Amino acid sequence: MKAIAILNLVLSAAIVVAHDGHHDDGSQMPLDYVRFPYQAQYPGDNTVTADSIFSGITTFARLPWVQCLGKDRSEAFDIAFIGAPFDTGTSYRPGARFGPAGIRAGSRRLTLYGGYNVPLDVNPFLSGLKIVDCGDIPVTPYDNKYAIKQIEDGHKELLHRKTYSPLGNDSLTGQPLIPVSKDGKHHPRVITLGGDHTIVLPLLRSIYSAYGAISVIHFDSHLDTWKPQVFGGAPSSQAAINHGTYFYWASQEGLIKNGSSIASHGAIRTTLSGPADYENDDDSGFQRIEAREIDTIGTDGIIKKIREVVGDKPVYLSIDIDSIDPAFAPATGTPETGGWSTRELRTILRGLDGLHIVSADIVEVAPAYDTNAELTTMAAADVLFEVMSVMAKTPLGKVQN
Ligand SMILES: [Mn+2]
Repeated sequence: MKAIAILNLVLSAAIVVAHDGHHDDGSQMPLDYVRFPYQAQYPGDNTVTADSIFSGITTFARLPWVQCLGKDRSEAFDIAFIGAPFDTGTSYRPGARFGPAGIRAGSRRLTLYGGYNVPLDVNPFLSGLKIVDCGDIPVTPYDNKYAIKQIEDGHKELLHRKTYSPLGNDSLTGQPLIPVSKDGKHHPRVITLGGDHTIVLPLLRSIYSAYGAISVIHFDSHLDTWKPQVFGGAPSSQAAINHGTYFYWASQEGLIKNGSSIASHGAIRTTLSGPADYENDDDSGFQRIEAREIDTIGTDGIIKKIREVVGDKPVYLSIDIDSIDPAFAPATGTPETGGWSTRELRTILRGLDGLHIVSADIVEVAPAYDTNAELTTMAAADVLFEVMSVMAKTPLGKVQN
């Protein structure tokens, strides 16, 4: 007993000495050669990196975990990742409740080499913005109506928090930027990890509270504007809100900007109940880009179409992983063959550089159907890397006219 006590004493003393004089970053990283993995740089710049990305508790891209909805409610940030593990609005394969955990696992290697995005010439992790992983919104699997309210409240809680960084000045003119929001405040951006696509209804309700009716860029192989009678048959008011009808409801509630500022689907290739589905989609305020258009107009043509529709308006970005072909992303609720490659979707997302993307999500990742090689969760994580890079380059502000 005595020997053990002495050994303990010696060990504690050694730990104190080891900590003394070194950076204490407050994270659970006792090895002083790993400071912040997401600030990784090669030797010669005072930090060794290529280690540890596969160890520890998994957050998105190994970003710091902040309990934004719990004890860290006062913590400010600029971009927050948050999970919405909801999949009880799914028509075919369930399992997207495990999407947030899967996407985080697929994101572990994002910062292995430091996270510099070559085509966009930006490192979002070193852009000065405070980017955190807020964990998941608690979502009940027993009551969709209640769960949808939980998602709205959780998102709102983050969206209305103070930003960590000020909006700053316009890089061209040097004039101070003013927020693009409707309430005149500078809001942080939230990137939601779904969850099935139903979650976008509560997310857009939250977005409305800051931005009013919003333009939407929607990548999906499906319309998701179906009337409840067409999709699911609407046997009850709860069943009427599902992952094929949430945009119908969002449009009915006036959450989506209609008319001249129209949202645009990309990657559409689903079969329909009939041509009337497209008329209904028109009524909901969407313009469509078909998946097969990539064969004729290419990624450049698709980027051009999206930018023409959205212009410089604030825009919400919703990405269904099934916009990517199941060859590249099989783990999803309602797969459709004939889709875009991961490379093509990433190129198109980089083409949104300069747009005011106020918040975003990726949905319908159901890891149970993935390959052992984590194809889908890796694709989802890499897609979000492009989104956060675009966000890091463009502040949510404009110059006063
Ligand atoms: Mn969808």
